[in-house]
Order: sequence, then C-alpha cells, then structure tokens
Amino acid sequence: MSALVEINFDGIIGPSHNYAGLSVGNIASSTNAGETAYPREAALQGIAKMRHNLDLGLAQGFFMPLDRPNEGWLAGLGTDSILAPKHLLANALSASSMWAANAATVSPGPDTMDGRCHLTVANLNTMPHRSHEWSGTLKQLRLAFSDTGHFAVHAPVPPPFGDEGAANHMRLCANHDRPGVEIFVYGVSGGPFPARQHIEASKAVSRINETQSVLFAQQSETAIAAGAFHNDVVAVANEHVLFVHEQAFADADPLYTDLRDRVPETEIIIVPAERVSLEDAIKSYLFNAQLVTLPEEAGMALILPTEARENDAVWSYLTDLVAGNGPIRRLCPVDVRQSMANGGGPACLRLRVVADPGAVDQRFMATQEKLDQLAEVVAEYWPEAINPDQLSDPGLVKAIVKARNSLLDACGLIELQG
Ligand code: SUG
Repeated sequence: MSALVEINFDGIIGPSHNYAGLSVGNIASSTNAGETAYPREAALQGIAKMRHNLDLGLAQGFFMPLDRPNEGWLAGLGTDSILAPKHLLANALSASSMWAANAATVSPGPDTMDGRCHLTVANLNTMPHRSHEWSGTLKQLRLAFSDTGHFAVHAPVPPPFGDEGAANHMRLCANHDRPGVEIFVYGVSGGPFPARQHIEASKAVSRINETQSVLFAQQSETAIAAGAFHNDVVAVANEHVLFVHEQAFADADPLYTDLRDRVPETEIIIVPAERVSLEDAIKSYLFNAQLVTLPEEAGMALILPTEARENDAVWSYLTDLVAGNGPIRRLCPVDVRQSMANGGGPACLRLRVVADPGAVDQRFMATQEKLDQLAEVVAEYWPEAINPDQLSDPGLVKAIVKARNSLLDACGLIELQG
C-alpha cells in the first residue's frame, strides 16, 4: 500500500488578476471594485505561501492559470477580445481560477467505492466570470491526475444546479488515509445574495464521486447574507477536527451529533459569535485558514491570512485557542492580500487532494527549486499593475497571453496552451 498524504494544489495567480467587482455577495470583491490590482505581487505572494507550506514539511502542488481572455467563450457570445463590450471582456479575462478550492470536489480513495480518488470539476455556473472555468480546469485535472489506477476525474454536473466544488465540502476522518464522512454544504437562501451551491448539485457530486458516507448540511441564511458566499469562509475541517463559526449552519446540532456518531474521534471547535462576530470572521477570513496536520506529531496549524492577526477580537480568540490544550497548536499568518482583496484567502487558493504524491504528474508537484523558476517567470512577464479601465487595451491582452505561455513553457506544460 502506498502512503496517502494530503497534497495542497495552489492555483498560481494569473497575469490578468484584477478588481472588476464581478462577484455579487462577495463583499471584498464589491468593495474593491475599480481598484488597481498588482498581478506580479499577487502571484509572488501565492508562491511565497507555497514556499512557507513546503518549509512546514507539507506536500505541495500547483495548477497553471487558465488561458485568458477566454476567446472560445467570447466566440460563443458572437464576439472576441477586440470587439467585446467591456463587461464581457472583464468576465472573459478574470483570473478567478486561482481559487483552486472551487476547481473540483475531491473524494479521496478511502472514502469511495472503488478505492480511487474521485474529482468532479465544479460547474461554477452562478457567476458568469466563473462559469467558463470548468473546461480549462477539466483539461488540466485530467493531465495532473491522468493515472486512472489512482484517480477518476469527472466532468461537471450540468446546469442549472450550481456547484462550487471543495469550498462547500469537508471531510472528517480519524486520519487522512482512513475512511471518512464527507459533508456537502449547500445553500437555500442568502437574503440579498445568491446561494451558490444547490443541493441537487451536492447530491449529484456525492453520487458521481461514489462516496460511501455522506452528510448534507444547509448553510445558514444569516452567514450567506453576511458575506459567506462559500462555506469555507465560516468553517474548515482537517482529519478529526472541525473548526466552525457558531452561525455557519442552518441546523448545526443534528449535524454535529451525526458527525460524532460516524467518526467517534471528532472534535468540534465552535467559535461563539460573542467572541468573534460573523462580520469579523468574514473581514478577517479566520476560517479561510488552511488547517493542516504538521509532521512529527506536532499537532495542527492554522495557516491564516495576516488580516486575522490585525483583528483584535479574532487574534485574542486565536491566542487563547492555541494556549489551551486542544489539537490546534500553531498560528501561521501568511500575506495573500492581493487575493484577499477579491475575497480569496489561503484556503481558497488551494485544492486538497489526499493521494500518493508519486501517482500525480510530477510537473504539478512543487519543490523549492521549481518555485524559484515560477517566481522568475512571474517577475519577468506578469504585468505589474492592472486597473479595470485598462482591460480593453490590446497590448495588455497580448502581454497576459504571453506571460501564461512563458509559464507553461517553463513548466513543460505547453500542451495546456490555448
Ligand atoms: O468566487 N472572487 C471569488 C473568490 C473565491 C473564493 N473561494 C473560496 N471561498 N473558496 C468568488 O467570489 C472576484 C472576482 C472579481 O470581482 O473580479 C471573485 O471571483
């Protein structure tokens, strides 16, 4: 038997990263609409996070940014990047595939009927700029996980049922390599904001992934209305630990009882609203941490956005948490501010895949040397700054295409071109 470990695949932040304000219900995206973005700095922040996690002794992979502008999508709308109206061009140019937590829902081998790791690509069909990600993502995942003895990569569930992937999916288990219970979180209503995950999509993904032990949980309307457009903004799980805000779910108690029944080792850390309000949780993205198991029995760590350290209520709660005798032992703030300003924290930037790293196409696995190489390409080709007003500049569009192609070339992944 090979060793199954959790590998975090981070989406490399693409050269078209900008703040066009495309995500209704995502407060950071709306607040920063029209601001100037810094794609080069953004991508270097993402690479630094990967370096940090490698240094912790964690397995790390990455995904290439998708081809933007998506000319195929624009052609389907009867236009192209030269003639498209501004709002369509912004949708075609979005670098949103950086948030790899929305790429797919992953059910690791120990949870599935045939013992393979199943990945169902998310259709992301609620938001126009994300609805055309799936085809590029499918192509990339079929390459990274082409070993069909270990992996099965599935096409997305059809519309109209919205599916946003691993951001609305958690897994509780005694250890990564043991069978677990998978929790599919869906939304029904979000007050003024859309509920992006439809229960029919969650059920379909659980069938397609052939998961054996499944629970469905409804996100609370209050959480979505406060800006929790994905569940991973108010909850995160790792092995036997669920770290969750008190107001995350519509009906939490039966869920917690079920979880404890199915995985007796379960520990649920509920953060009370009187210590951290939903508003502070969403502003600081405290739950959008990567909750990881450190090597050598060192316990668990939260890899948090630096914004969590800057919020007094949040930091005082966290300091008390790690001072106690609980499973979370260490706090590691990382600077991913460029992504955060579009509503994407450390956990949004990664897709967790529990698998044997040797079964993955090695071109997608990170080492410090490879990250040096990525950083060099980014430093040379990524635009320094983009204001959404500039998006129709053909020179910028050309530079974006060239930058991605240079990265594909450096990584030996030219087959992902176009
Ligand atoms: O889908 N932001 C993304 C952020 C995704 C965060 N992912 C997780 N929670 N896992 C979204 O709302 C902003 C794009 C813009 O406004 O240009 C955006 O798409």
